[in-house]
Amino acid sequence: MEIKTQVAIVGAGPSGLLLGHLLCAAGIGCIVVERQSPDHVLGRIRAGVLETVTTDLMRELGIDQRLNAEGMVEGGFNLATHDDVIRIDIEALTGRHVIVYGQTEITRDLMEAAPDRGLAVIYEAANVALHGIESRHPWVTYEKGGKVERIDAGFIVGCDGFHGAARRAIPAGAAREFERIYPFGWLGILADVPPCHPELIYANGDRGFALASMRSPTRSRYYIQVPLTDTLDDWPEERLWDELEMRFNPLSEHGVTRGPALEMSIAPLRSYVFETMRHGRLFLAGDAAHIVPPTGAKGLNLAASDVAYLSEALIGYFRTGDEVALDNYTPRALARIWKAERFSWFLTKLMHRFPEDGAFEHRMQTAELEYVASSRAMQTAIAENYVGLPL
Ligand code: RFL
Ligand code: PHB
Repeated sequence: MEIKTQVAIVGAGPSGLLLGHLLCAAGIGCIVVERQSPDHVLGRIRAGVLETVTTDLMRELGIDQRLNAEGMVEGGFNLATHDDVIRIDIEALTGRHVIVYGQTEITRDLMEAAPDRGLAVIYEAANVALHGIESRHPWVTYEKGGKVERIDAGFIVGCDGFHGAARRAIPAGAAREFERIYPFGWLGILADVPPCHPELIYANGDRGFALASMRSPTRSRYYIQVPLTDTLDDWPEERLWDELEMRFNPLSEHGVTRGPALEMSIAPLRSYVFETMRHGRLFLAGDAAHIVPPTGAKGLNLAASDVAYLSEALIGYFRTGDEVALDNYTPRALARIWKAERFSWFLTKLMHRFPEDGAFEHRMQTAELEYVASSRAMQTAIAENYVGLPL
């Protein structure tokens, strides 16, 4: 079967679904193709902290009922050493806040709203391939039910994450890559137990980095820094809870409550930017074009700002035929991306133990954290990046 549409979107993660809904709401024809099943997509536990850029898009779409009811408004977060907590009062320092609401829930809300709003999402599409991206008539092929299907489109948007097919369709000579791989990963656990503290705590203790986060008043999310050689087999649940108690009992209001893991996973940490987000009739958005280490909670929020810029440019193009905003997409998006890359790198450097670091680097971290504790200017700089820089 051959299908025609204005925009073919590859990937039904948060970037692809947000973009699909925004285009659909503007009357632009689009189809999303996703490699995995809906359950698989919803099984990935990732982001938890949303900036206004993300919540505003959900509100603009009117897909915000559950976000408004269940999202937890956070007016501050904490940076800690092994025994000292520095509260960053983001509300007082910036007049803004962040919302704790899981990426899984955002994805579920967007997924469930799709049929009513006429957004077509094709799940379990195998071997998705992009063709003719340098021509005015690109197309996507995929396999489903033993048949090869084809979607002809005006544009293709790659929202297919870091390991997707879209970025690889751009010839090497047409782009530049920037990358930093960190020498550790984050081991995460999700459990239905009350959070140990009302606000997030990012801790740099003698045993390395740890983060106490949450999804709701009854669901906790914790992470610790682990060597890249560690696997889940090295971390039986009880060992992880012992470690978390050691780290957070001295720092938190309630202490750590243990409970059975709903999910445990290890994610490597990487900074990555692919410098061009457009090649011919192909655009990239979200993790397909850039990765940040999760320390600044920026990944999903950057995906949302890419989508805000790109949807505006595509909607403008389909209304007026003007390509200027499409040409400006790469520089406009990259300007915000690099600032988020800087903040995520800075906070990662400040809050983790790097195996190659010695006593000098450790003293530098301590001095920097003491400076943060004593300086309102420094706290303001951290707070304004954490709540998200303007679009
Ligand atoms: P996704 O979510 O990876 O979705 C891409 C989708 O594309 C599909 N796909 C394909 N489909 C068709 N054909 C192919 N060839 C395909 N290849 C892939 C995939 O199945 C998938 O459904 O990318 P997207 O939409 O750009 O969204 C980006 C975010 O997921 C990511 O930036 C965040 O999760 C990062 N992140 C955080 N971001 C925040 O803003 N705040 C946070 O608090 C935060 N915490 C985190 C995080 C990421 C983490 N991990 C695991 C990397 C915490 C962690 C631990
Ligand atoms: C999370 O709750 O998953 C989370 C929160 C803050 C981060 C990263 C992850 O910086």
